[in-house]
Amino acid sequence: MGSNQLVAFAIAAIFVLPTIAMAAEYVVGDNNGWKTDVNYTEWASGKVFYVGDKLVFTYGPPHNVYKVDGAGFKDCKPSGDLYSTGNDTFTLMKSGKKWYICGYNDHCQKGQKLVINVESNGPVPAPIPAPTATPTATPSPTPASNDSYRSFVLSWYQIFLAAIVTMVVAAF
Ligand SMILES: [Cu+2]
Repeated sequence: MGSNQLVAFAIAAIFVLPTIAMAAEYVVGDNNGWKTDVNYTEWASGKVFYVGDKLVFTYGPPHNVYKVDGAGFKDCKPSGDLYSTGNDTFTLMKSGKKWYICGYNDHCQKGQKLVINVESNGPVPAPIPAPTATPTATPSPTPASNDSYRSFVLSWYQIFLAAIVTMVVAAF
């Protein structure tokens, strides 16, 4: 039972930990946040976004965020859900292009628009050959030796107890 949990943990560690370690969080515009008069194309250039990464839009009123399609981005036409908390996080779920605009007034026309390209996770596959060996190697030996060690200790404890009982009985 304990070794199964160990194997499960090892598998989880191999597959899950690298993805967690690699997921990045980007504050759109960095210190500028989300507003007009910031070049978001410039901000995005040189960054590589992967599935699992997060975009955080930080802003004050009257700004907002709409996640639109290519046409909505080009024409500055809001559609879909309105995000207006001032701190909106978007997890990049799929690869491909993503478009975001501010729907307030002419802010989008003034450049408050962001397009990024999301890559499917590339660098992860490297450690994958390893796990096939790990589960087969661990299962049987650990519980067997553990059990035999336990029964070994138990039997010595019984002998010790028996010896004390014998001594006590002999004393009377
Ligand atoms: Cu705005």
